[in-house]
Amino acid sequence: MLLPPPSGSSAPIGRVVVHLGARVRALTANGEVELIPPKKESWVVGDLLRLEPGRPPKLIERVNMLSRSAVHGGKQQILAANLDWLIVVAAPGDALKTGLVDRFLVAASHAGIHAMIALNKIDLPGAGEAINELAVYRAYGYQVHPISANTGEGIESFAAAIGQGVCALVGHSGVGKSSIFNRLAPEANRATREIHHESGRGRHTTSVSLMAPLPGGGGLIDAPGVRQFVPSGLEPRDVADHFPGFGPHMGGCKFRDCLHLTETGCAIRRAVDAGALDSARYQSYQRLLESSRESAPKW
Ligand SMILES: Nc1nc2c(ncn2[C@@H]2O[C@H](COP(=O)(O)OP(=O)(O)O)[C@@H](O)[C@H]2O)c(=O)[nH]1
Ligand SMILES: [Mg+2]
Ligand SMILES: [Zn+2]
Repeated sequence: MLLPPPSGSSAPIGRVVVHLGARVRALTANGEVELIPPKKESWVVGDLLRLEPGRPPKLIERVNMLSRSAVHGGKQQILAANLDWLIVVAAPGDALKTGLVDRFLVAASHAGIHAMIALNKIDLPGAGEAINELAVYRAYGYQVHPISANTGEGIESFAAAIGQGVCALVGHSGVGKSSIFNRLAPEANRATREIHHESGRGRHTTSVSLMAPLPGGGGLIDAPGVRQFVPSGLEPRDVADHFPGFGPHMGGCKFRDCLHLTETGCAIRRAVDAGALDSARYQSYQRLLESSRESAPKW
């Protein structure tokens, strides 16, 4: 929900919906207000602020955050906070990159953010095969929504699944994130234009991040950093602990630090051999684990 109901006697709450570099705009029960974070703090889209009258706004501790690990020795960058859903978008055909889907799901689980999958462009040939290929994620407990941003197919139940959630769309470039954004958030186009127009007055337009309200009560984030987010900096342990489908088998390995490769008494490999875990996904796990061992993130 964009604005959680105020609890008891607590002060009003604002949600950061626009990030304009040095300033932010926060949605409150009485409309939007413009605020400037204290010097040493940085607020991101999704942040919740306590707005006590006569006092400086106070950042409420983040429930979770989507962050990009340090690139070229820089600091870790927080892209968005307090997300209800990370929506991993995929598309049929050659563009269906289940390895990348796995990577996003691992990153979401590691960050403590619920994830669901949207298979976009189901109006294209190859949709049936893609739906079959993604069926395994349903078996692992993930919602998979076949949709078409172009024809509108499946959009209604997808929007209902998001409900009042605050979400970010992630996925390979070209899968249709912007198209989905524009279809789900009717305000998106206008808001984006306005913000860019305003921020164009001598400011860096690239630093603008925006959350558009959804008709159902939630919010959808369209931020350059989020759109281009590719999880990196995952440690082998993170991959082993958060890989889709592994959860129910996890406690069964003989060694607590099992990486599910060649260790004896590995419950994950036992499940793969027994057909309880998909072998294609297990191969994807091996690849992701391998890449998490390479020191430099791939960009
Ligand atoms: N056939 C088809 N094309 C789509 C659909 N959604 C998006 N596209 C097209 O895919 C291309 C990339 O879409 P875009 O939204 O820019 O993807 P993004 O890079 O993930 O933001 C554009 O040419 C869109 O028109 C869809 O549901 N069906
Ligand atoms: Mg786009
Ligand atoms: Zn194991």
